[in-house]
Amino acid sequence: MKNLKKTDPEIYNLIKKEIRRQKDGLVLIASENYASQAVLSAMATPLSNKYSEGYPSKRYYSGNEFIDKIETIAIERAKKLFKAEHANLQPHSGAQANAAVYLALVKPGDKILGFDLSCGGHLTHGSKVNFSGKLYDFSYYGVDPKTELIDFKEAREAALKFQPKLILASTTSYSRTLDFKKFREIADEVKAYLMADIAHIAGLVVAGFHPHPFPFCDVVTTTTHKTLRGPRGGLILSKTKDRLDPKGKFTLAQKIDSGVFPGIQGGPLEHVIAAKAVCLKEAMKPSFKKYQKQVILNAKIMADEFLKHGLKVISNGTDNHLLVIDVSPFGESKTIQDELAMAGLYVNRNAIPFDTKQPYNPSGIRIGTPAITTRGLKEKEARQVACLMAELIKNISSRRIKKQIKPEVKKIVKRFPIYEDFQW
Ligand code: DSN
Repeated sequence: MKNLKKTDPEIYNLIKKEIRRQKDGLVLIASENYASQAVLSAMATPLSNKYSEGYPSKRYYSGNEFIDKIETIAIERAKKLFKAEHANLQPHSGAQANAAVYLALVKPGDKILGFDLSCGGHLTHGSKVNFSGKLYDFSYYGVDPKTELIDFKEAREAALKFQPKLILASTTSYSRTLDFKKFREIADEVKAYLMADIAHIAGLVVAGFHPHPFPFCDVVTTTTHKTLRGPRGGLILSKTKDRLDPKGKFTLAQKIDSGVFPGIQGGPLEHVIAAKAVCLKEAMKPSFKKYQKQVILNAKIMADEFLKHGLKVISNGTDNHLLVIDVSPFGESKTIQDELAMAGLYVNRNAIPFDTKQPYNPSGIRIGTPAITTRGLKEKEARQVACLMAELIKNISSRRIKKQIKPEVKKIVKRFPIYEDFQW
């Protein structure tokens, strides 16, 4: 750090400011968290220098004896934690993980059935502006307009009509439990692969607070930095055998591995893989289970408080770490997001089911509790935070209210510090 301060003060000072911003605000972005110092330490190492194209003991470069050991430990930990037959730790991100799976299982132009983006699907689940929507023929299922829960009748009918090769049981802003068994029944009916992108709920799944995608799914992708609280990155878990091609030349595990490398990536980020190994070990501890339980409790309390304030919470609540609110009666979601940020409350704007507004300025905001729970906030404080947010949202033009909220946020941040011993 001292060295960076001297050699590049411009970047050093900006990093310092960003660390300060993270410490001084309440991060309520559902996909963000505070990785441990152990995770951060593993990333900031000369492992970043190494080329390791290939897989443990099958590399294209020399000098990988220690890297092999690290990646093998990461693979074994992922398999154990996720009860998976096969794990690939190399995807640089969740988007890369999804791209690798598509490359492994389907061909350009093939049919994939995904979850409607406005209902909570992700960009890589078939958005027209994303590679997924451009390369593959996507169709979608959505939510019931009344309950705002996944409409399995619609999903089944869509699958029977569309005959996809791959079905995604995958979400990015859906606050309810996913029924992987029901998805599997549909996939079986149309002889499709079933993939779950559990980027958001991975921590909940391994802690036992969300039904497990295995044995129902063929492949599972996730990021490692959301509820899992690790470094920014992705990973893929799968079965070994290919259910739809049992006598094929390659197993499902081999297809996935070659989908990642050489399919879509070159050299893996071994410093990040080391940090993934560290986070997977952390996720095996009883304290991680306790943490995930609190994440959900905090989200439920926040949903309850928003409802008490008369705000519309999509699907009327949450089962997981996030909730989506319709803020359209009070103003533009972009303005609301920015005003909340000025008060030190970070959220992201989000589409709501059947949204009629444009993705850049949709009708909702998404709120998540992983990061505030890492700071140590419990039900009482989560309720207080939701109350402050609701007051601000409902009075978005009131200078008086804005003035009142900011010092309250500061008090909470001070009571629940983060990265206190972080040397920067
Ligand atoms: N952008 C992430 C999220 O916020 O959910 C998903 O990739």
